[in-house]
Amino acid sequence: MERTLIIVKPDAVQRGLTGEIIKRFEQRGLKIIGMKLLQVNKELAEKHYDVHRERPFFAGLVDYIISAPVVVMALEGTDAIVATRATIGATKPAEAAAGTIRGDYGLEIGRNLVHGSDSVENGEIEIANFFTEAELCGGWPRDVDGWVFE
Ligand code: DAT
Ligand code: MG
Repeated sequence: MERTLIIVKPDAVQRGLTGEIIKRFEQRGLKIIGMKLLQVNKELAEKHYDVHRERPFFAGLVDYIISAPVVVMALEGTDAIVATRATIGATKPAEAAAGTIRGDYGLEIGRNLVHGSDSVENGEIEIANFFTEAELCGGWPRDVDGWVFE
């Protein structure tokens, strides 16, 4: 089982797409082990996007993610990293495949609706940035697990 941090970004929350986005991950079989609405502060935003600190778009990226509330989710499942990134679609929404979240709802890179961790290691780090251990229900026995996980 892998874990990943998903962020429903401010544009998606503002546009009323939160439920649609949660639905896609839930229907895929991923198990929600943590979820909350919050407005990210600058310190947390800079920590989350630390690998991009030297990039020219860093300031704009931080301003965007702190601009309105987001919904953060910790998801668990088989190959959760690759599966969620496939559901999210390419970083540039204009190039994202139809059927992906970005391909169905986005046009611009600076309004690309959703974040998903890019490795197992980063998933664990990012989940710990946003959730305390007490806020997570890791490994809870979901009644349909046997019909999703072999
Ligand atoms: P992803 O969100 O697909 O994992 P990433 O980790 O490379 O993409 O970048 C994080 C975010 O930074 C991305 O969702 C949008 C923004 N970003 C990336 N490259 C950019 C660029 N060249 N210009 C503007 N924003 C960019
Ligand atoms: Mg990334």
